[in-house]
Amino acid sequence: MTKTQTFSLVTFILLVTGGVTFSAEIPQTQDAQDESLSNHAEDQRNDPPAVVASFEDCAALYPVLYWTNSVQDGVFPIKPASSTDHFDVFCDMTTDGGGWTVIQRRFDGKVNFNRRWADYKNGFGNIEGEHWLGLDKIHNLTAHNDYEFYVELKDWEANVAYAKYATFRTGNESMDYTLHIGGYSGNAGDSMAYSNGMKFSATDVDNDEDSSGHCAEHLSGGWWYNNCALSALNGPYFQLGDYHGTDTGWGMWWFHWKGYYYSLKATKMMVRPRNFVPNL
Ligand SMILES: [Ca+2]
Repeated sequence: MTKTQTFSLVTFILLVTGGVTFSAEIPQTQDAQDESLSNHAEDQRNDPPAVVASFEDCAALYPVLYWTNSVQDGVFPIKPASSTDHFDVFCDMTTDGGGWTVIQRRFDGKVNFNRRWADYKNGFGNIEGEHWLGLDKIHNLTAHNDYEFYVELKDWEANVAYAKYATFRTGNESMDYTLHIGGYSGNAGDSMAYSNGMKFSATDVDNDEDSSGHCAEHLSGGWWYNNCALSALNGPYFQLGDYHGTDTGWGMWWFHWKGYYYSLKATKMMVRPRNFVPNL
């Protein structure tokens, strides 16, 4: 490396460091929040990074939090390229390198997931708590880029397992949000492969492969059912001690980890562009 190159590198680092420090000390005004960070890329020293709705997903937001030393999970507004409006999502910025946009989260049973098609389409629950982001939003998120998928599972003995998929996208509503998923890795086992290529079903819409039955009605939750499923993360939530799954088959389960008759304590489903680079 020549002296000129070294000087340039040091100058660059100082500029970036100075810019971030300067920005972090300035309280953000509403005007700043309404503006796009990308508009200020060339003038970073004078304009603080604004956490605004111009980020396509949590992965696009991640570098801003990283450079301002504020990496943490939380609710942020995003606007996918194929969305007309921005909306709030829960960003998991800490699991497996962060940058994950959460599409489903359950941990206390406060939200009923036994819902009709319209609810699964539009989303329901509380973004800061239990929720389903909505199939339209999930489609819009995953339509414009190659996305990977991460499922985190917790049992009632404080064990955590995960399943990660290199490929995840869904069709739009005219395709009944058909699931395309593959490239499993993890330690929870692959309980989604059986749902690959399946349409979404809800309590009032039967798109499953069970010609005589209605899986979403039977299992009380919307999902990409085949001749039913090996995973049912939108099934009924049971507190420990209230579960009698051997009687009903209901519950929130992941077959390859705990079998059909163990209703999990917590689940989190999330997506991230496959080309995301953690630890900048
Ligand atoms: Ca059926």
